[in-house]
Amino acid sequence: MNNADLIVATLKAAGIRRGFGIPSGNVLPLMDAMRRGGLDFVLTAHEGSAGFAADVSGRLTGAPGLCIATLGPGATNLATGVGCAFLDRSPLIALTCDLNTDQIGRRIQMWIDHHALFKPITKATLRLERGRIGETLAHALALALSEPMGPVHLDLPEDVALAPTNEAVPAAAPRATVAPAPDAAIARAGELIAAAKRPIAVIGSSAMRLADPSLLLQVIERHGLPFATTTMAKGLIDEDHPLALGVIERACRQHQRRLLRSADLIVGLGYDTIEVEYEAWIGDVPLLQVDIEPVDIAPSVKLAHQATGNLDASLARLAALPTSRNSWAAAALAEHRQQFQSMLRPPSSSFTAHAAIDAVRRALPREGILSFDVGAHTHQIASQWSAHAAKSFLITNGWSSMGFGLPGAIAAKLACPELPVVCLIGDGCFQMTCGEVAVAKRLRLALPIVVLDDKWLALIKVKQIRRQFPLYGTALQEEEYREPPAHYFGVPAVGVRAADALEAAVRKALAAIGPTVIEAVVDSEHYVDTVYD
Ligand SMILES: Cc1ncc(C[n+]2csc(CCOP(=O)(O)OP(=O)(O)O)c2C)c(N)n1
Ligand SMILES: [Mg+2]
Repeated sequence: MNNADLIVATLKAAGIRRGFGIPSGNVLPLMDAMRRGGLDFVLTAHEGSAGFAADVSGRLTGAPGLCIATLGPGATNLATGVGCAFLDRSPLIALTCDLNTDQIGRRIQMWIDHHALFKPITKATLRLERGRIGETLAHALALALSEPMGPVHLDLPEDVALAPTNEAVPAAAPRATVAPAPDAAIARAGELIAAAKRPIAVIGSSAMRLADPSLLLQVIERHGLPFATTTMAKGLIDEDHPLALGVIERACRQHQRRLLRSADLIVGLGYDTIEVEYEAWIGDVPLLQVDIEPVDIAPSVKLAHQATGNLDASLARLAALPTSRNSWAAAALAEHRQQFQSMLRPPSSSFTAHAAIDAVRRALPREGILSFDVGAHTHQIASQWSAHAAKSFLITNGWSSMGFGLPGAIAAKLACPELPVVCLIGDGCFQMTCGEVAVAKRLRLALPIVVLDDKWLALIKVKQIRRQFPLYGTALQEEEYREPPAHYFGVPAVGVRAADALEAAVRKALAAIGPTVIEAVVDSEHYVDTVYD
């Protein structure tokens, strides 16, 4: 056995089933160990995508995601995906394969200092050394899985990968635990909730990593708390729930802000300000924060109290408190929801982005997974989509990088082959990652890839309009489209220009062998009103 075999055996023992990446000569010893050891190597079109795919694997499987790259440009490409796992807090192992140990630090083709590169975007960046492989890996895995979860980078020189070893596969190292919040802090939180007449809970992305997400529903129902969510936390409680208010700080945010600011207490449940800072929307409503870390707020925010500690433990105790009552009326909440949903869909005779998003929602079964991307469409989807299950609504919002949607969908379909998965992305994001359609094809994944083709980097166009800059450098395509090509890289492509046709195309693609690109040519003019209201 060599060290590469030991690494593969250790990663497998940690529950990792595959690694995403692009090889070079330096990676071959590790890749061959993966082949022999039964840890799948998934070749992506870009290392950034490998990082995003590994991030999503980490979110969905409970084991860290794995991504692999060569030195220098491989590492810098990978960094975009690794940063995603850092700010979105997903457990991930990023492996870079390096020169031989005696060459490291010299002026040699492709070499840069990987530890300096990964330091600001990982929880740790470590060297894999002979005789210390097991302990380093055990530490890296435990660190990636300790709260707040995140990426750990490992650098593997080629001679170390090939060197024989008699180290054993290490036992899993204990994860650092987050201590429970003090009883007095929970008791005070309970008093504030009980005293409030118009409390609103806002669920955030730390709650995505609850061991028992059903605790959220228990707290909400115990105390009759109307709840909103951040973008990433959508679906942790079924949004059909009568207390659901929808997402905050996305399309038609002013409507949500009006309600939030009419509250007399905001209860942040696992609210991580990495998605959106409190001061953006909270006004002067007092804040009760229940999270794993102390809150990060501007001086303007009125912090009433915070209970910091293990989130499962805090929620379990809040759910066990006596029931509290408040003055919200179900009918008023229902009316607010209905108004929100209608404002998001301004009437139009053309095929709008909002109509396209609704068509995809109709075609995807309730339990299905949506992976989408970063742009004006993100805002519209986040507000408009109804999510019904945890881990069914995949997006980056902490890192907010274009290019997440397609590799995220591929990783989701690999992790959950039994569930329908749809990828829904902007044309700019598609242009950034379209090589990954070939990956989905190679893997024979039934994956509709719906491109909201509005010919613009619409989010930036809207910002130009709002800030009175002339439109410049944000058009993706000036010319009228003809029919789309028959295929991209062998993946069938269809063009749709109406909602019914889109719905039918998505249904057909969900039942296909392999991916389908569905180019939905949409009118996104309404973003000027809905996305930045
Ligand atoms: C890597 C990266 N580069 C740039 C941006 C800034 N940015 C955010 S959205 C966007 C436009 C996305 O265009 P498209 O995919 O067509 O979506 P649309 O806004 O049209 O819905 C840009 C350039 C970003 N978030 N990430
Ligand atoms: Mg666009």
